[in-house]
Amino acid sequence: MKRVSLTQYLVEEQRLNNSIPAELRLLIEVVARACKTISHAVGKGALGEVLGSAGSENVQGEVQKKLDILSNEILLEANEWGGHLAAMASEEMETIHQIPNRYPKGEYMLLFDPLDGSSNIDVNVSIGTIFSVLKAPEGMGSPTEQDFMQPGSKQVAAGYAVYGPQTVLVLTTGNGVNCFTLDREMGSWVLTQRDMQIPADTKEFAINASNTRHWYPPVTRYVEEMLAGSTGPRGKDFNMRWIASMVADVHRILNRGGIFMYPADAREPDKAGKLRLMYEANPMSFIVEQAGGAATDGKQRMLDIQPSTLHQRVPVFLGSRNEVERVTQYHQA
Ligand code: AHM
Ligand code: MG
Repeated sequence: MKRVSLTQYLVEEQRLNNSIPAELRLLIEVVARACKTISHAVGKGALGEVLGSAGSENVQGEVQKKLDILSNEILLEANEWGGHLAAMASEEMETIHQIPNRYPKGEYMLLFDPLDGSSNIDVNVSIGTIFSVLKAPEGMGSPTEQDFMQPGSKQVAAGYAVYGPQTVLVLTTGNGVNCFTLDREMGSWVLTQRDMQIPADTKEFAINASNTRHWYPPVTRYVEEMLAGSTGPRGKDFNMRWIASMVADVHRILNRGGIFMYPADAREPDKAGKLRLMYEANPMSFIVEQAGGAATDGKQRMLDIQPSTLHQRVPVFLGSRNEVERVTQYHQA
């Protein structure tokens, strides 16, 4: 089989479809290189002295792991100097990160969750990096947080890496979804799946069932009907999976279908779920839609939501189209 590298794929895309401007190509390659570095650190585990808590909290009051902070630094350092970015934002930083004045500024803005699935770091379960790319408003020297407040439909690229038994990078620039596998000996990303497609129907769902008693009625109804199996209203049996790393759950769904849910619930009525819109829900929703799936917050298309703050949370329903449509309908009933 002829091996196609990430660089070759991006250059060919640029030539054939004119969908990837040179500056965006550089951005994607830099992010991919940073993910390689993070993958290496993750793979060292205890030998690299990277496990455990850093003894600090992020802006959302979550305990930061050493690898959360290290991954954030790797992404910042890799992306600062190339001239392709106007600013960055991250789950691990309260405010946006400006490109230092000593470097040229570019036309894109990068958002990321440097290490998703933090609770899995120390137990050797798959974790990953999620990223989203927006255009900076034209003529802006230093963007403000307000300039980041663009709906997900404005994303020009999105992707995630999974650091698991294999390290993979899944990418969309709005022209389908492709998967690259890290060749660890060669240190290169090799195209291994073209045009990934999520089947419209599925028999698999993912939700943290320990929160069942807090769910709102539409979610309770939807899950109860699936649990009732072949003798219930759905007339078929369902299987359940929950990895507690969104990257790994979404990767399974891209490969064999399924629905992933992180709903809002009655515990903290003011908190709209757990996951963050700008650097978790939006990039994953862009990828899922590009693979033929659907993504909503239970009421509307995720990518249509107008953000109001950088770290805002949102209920998430994404994956196989017919299931996402069903649970979204239940919210309207
Ligand atoms: P994180 O970005 O701090 O790791 O939190 C996000 C993660 C998702 O990857 C995952 O789906 C969810 O939190 C798991 O939540 P729970 O602890 O309720 O299982
Ligand atoms: Mg996360």
